[in-house]
Amino acid sequence: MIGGIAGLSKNELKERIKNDFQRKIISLFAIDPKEATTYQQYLALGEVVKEYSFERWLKTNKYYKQNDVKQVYYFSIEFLLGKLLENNLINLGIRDVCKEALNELGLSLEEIEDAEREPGLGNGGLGRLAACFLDSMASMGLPGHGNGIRYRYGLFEQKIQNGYQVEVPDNWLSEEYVWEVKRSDRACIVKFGGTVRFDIVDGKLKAFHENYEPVWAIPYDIPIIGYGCNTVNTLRLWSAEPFENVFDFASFSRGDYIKAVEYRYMVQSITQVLYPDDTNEQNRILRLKQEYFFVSAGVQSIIRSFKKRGKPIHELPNYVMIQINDTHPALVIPELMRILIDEEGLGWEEAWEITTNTVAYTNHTIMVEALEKWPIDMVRNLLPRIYTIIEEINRRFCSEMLERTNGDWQKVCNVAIIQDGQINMAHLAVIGSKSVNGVSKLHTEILKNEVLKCFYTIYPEKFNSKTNGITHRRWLVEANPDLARLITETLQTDRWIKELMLMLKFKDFADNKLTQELCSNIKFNNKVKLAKYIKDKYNIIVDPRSIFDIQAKRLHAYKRQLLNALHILHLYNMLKENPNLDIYPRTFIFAAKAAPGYILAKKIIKLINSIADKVNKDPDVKDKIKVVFLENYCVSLAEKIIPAADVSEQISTASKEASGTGNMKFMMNGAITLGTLDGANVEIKEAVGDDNIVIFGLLAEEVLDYYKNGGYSSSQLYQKDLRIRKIIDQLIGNFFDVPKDEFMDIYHHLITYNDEYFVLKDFDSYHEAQMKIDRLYRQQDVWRRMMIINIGASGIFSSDNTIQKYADEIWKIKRVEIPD
Ligand code: B1N
Repeated sequence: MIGGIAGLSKNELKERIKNDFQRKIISLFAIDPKEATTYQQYLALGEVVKEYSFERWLKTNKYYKQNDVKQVYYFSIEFLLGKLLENNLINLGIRDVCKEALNELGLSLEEIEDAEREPGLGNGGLGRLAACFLDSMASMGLPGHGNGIRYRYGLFEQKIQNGYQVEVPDNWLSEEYVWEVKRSDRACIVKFGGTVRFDIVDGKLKAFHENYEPVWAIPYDIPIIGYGCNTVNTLRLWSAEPFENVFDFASFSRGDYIKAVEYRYMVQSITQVLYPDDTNEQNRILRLKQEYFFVSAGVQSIIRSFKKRGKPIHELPNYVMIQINDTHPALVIPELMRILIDEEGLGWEEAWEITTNTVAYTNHTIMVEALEKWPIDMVRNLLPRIYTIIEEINRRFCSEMLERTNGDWQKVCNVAIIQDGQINMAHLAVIGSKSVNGVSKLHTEILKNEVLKCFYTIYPEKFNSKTNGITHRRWLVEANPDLARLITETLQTDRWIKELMLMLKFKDFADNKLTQELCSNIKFNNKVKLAKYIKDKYNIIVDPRSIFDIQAKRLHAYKRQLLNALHILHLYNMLKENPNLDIYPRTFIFAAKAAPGYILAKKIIKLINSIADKVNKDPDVKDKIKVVFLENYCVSLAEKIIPAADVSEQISTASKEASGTGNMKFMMNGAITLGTLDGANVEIKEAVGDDNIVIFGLLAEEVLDYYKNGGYSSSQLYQKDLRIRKIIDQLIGNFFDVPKDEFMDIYHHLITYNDEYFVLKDFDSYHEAQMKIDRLYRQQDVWRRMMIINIGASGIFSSDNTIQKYADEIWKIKRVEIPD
């Protein structure tokens, strides 16, 4: 193994890197370093950098152990890390030397970094949030680790063919993954199926889980390297492997060869693929298996290492916190109960006390289709022991509530965990946690006053709000190095990279002409780079002097890419009527994956591409508007797109987007938000002031009121508003060169089913907002001022800030400094 790098001078380090890198190429591939492909260079450099982190990793773990440090475990079914080479070099503080070292070998670090393949182990905001949190915890010296699944296939790769989305499997493990370390010695056994038998042992009722199918959970650890400190935390991802000896052997000896093969197949399927649905529940048995699999393995490994400390088990909440990222890991609650009761021999009350002081729950959505509910039979068959525990939690809770409500069964049913033959996971999570938080102020209010209202009256003290955040180390220092350099030069310090609140000072330069000029140049250069990417990849020419208006996020009806698209169609209609219309040139850029089974979302992608076809080649448009759909939106693409944005489209139906985090990334890179008062947009508005954001549309309370009391008719709007009538007619007429009825689903969604997300209702106010953007952009001094204020104010949305609040208010953990 390569040794540590602590204490080396810059030159010594450079020589070390050159040496280690070349030796690594030889030891990995047995070739002359000069003959290595870029990808081989990447693999070698990755190995070297990973090994450089080992010294700190070991020290961190040792420190936590020796000092009995309380640690937090962030359980998430998704971690969307992005590429790690550049990130790790930056956080280790060796990127510049490394660049020089490679230069001296005649190589380009950027090209090598580019060769990395990103692991797509998440769908969108929820998974990326988990990754930002890991970066913040490590960089702040907080003892916090991740626990998740090592999917064999990540989120599909999106191709656009003839305007349609086509999904290609993401076989990201076809080449080995550099950043992980397999730890077979720390494997756990997870048990599925079988039966539960109760027996009296020593006068106590004891449960015995029998005839189950055992599955090996093998951990792969990824070091999470803190920036500017010695902390290296751990992201542990579990992979399912068949139990070779015992089970296979038993089946074979019974001569049941087919069953043995089926068993292997069943096991491997567990961690085979990430479900490609964002904010939508699939209710499939394999998903339930995934959830229990990583939860059970994670809790077992936590308890195992806690017991090594030799502390009494009831002390667990003083040393361990488990944060569950939405309800996907909510089985932590019954699983911890199971271990405490069945394996540690505790009584119910004692186990419950420990569990409810160890677990905390974050809710990420109020969309009904995302709220997890599992059929009783499915849980009972797959997880018989867990089911009996959930039943008992439910029984005790309901009888407590019955007393509290003086026998009001209706009220009790509303809050029960088991309802209508299903297990309500949000209810289980609230009842079994010490804290319940939403991810923005508005979202938390909606949880308290609408979705979880009954629970808020029962446990007001559990509820709290933690507005999401993003790591400015990836989304600014790494994605937009020129802007980061400008901030450092302007503030005359780079301390803002560790103390993000210093970024707020950048706002003071809003009226400084030089800062304005430099900022605007950086933006322009970023736009030139993106324009080149678009030209190279799609052979579309876009003008970097036009306004880059970007909507990049998952495709979902509530996010309203459709509103944006229909509005572009309207602009096109205006230009056709009056080709001399004075609109400032605009490039509309979209990037979005749709869940493979989400028909409406896929039609919207086709519509955007059909509009692009029309608009981009019509001479009447005179290049005043251009439309581009960038395929395969992922972390790496986001890092290219976001620094080049002038306008950030955050236009969800108010009340629907729990927080959003893209909104923060765009703002941090100097884009002006065009948005509704939804999720964290509300707080962005507070942070930048009314003049530095463009807001439109219905308010959350108005939307909720329409849902409750009715009063909206989209077909009336269609009748009354000629602009709307024209675009809708174009959808279903023969305006587009597409198969007949191609966009009928969109028509039905908007008109027949009364426009669930108020696209047409908000159309007029969106148009006004777009015209306001047009006016503001023409006043370059005003626009530049807005940019600087947005960049400076984005400091409060650093995930360091968010994590500090989780640490102080929920986890009660402190920063520790790992000594050299
Ligand atoms: O979580 C993000 C928020 O910023 C977004 O507003 C929110 O939509 C997103 C089931 C989800 N909520 N729920 C999910 C993802 C995958 C899945 O299978 C639900 N994602 C969000 C971070 O707080």
